[in-house]
Amino acid sequence: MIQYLEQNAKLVDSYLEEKLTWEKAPSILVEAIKYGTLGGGKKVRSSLLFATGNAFGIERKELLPLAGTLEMVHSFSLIHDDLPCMDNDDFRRGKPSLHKAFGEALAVLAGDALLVEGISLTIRDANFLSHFGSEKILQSIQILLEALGVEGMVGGQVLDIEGEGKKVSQEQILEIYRLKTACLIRAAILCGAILGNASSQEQERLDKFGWLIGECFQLKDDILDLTGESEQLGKTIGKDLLQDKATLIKVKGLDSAQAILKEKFTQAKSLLPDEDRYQLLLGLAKFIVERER
Ligand code: GRG
Repeated sequence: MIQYLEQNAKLVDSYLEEKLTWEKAPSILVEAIKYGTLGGGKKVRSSLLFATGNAFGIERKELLPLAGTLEMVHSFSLIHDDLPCMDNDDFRRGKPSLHKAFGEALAVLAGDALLVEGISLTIRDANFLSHFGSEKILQSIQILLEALGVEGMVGGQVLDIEGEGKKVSQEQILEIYRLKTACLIRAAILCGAILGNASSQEQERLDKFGWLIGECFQLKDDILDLTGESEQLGKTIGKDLLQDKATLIKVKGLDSAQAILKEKFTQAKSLLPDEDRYQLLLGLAKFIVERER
């Protein structure tokens, strides 16, 4: 699975390398955008899109515009998340965070640019539009925008910040996980199913699977913040405790958090029929819960 992720990283990075060029943009802005997007990152979201597409016979290269969009908006969220007014993190992907390397103003602006240009990457691509049809692309973009909006990532980030230092319930924490993290992961999977012409029953199954795997992703992220190696993760660890973040570990303890992760993964696996075409997607889900980085 590591090999699959690495192949995807190469594919998406070289696609983006070519697309992240503008004739009239200030060169420092383009430099910052590339710094925050290329060369680093596991490419989990684009890989989930590819693996779901693969289950319905779509090749990776056919999905590159949407894969690029996913990685651009995800990179945006990381750049803004690292800002001093948010999670205040000096390291990301094994190097200084964007605001440390380029300053806060450029970090805000490179993030803004990645959101706008990220979405426009897919909708400006005439081949992509004609290949999949505007109806399916519009539906996919709507799902993506919902994932990023006030009832998605932005709302989740607000709850995450508000939850610091407060007494929160398990359900409140799972809601934060769903909004700030799972909605984008679910969107990547659901878009793959929509573009692949999945039946409504298959879409429903993959939708539920996406939410659960998204929750697993954040839960594992929180576990790694306590048990992981900073060098392997490429970021500072132990910050959740320091900032008194609302995590399941804080409320339930490490052992229970690990048990909940296992339970959610089992639940997710049971949603997918035991068919060869789902093996890549299952492999990625397994990577998500077992990863050390
Ligand atoms: C993007 C619309 C929009 C708003 C931004 C700052 C913010 C609002 C949201 C923060 C969301 C956030 C950073 C959630 C954490 C998700 C998470 C665990 C990210 C780490 O993802 P990985 O491990 O990162 O896939 P790599 O570096 O591998 O790409």
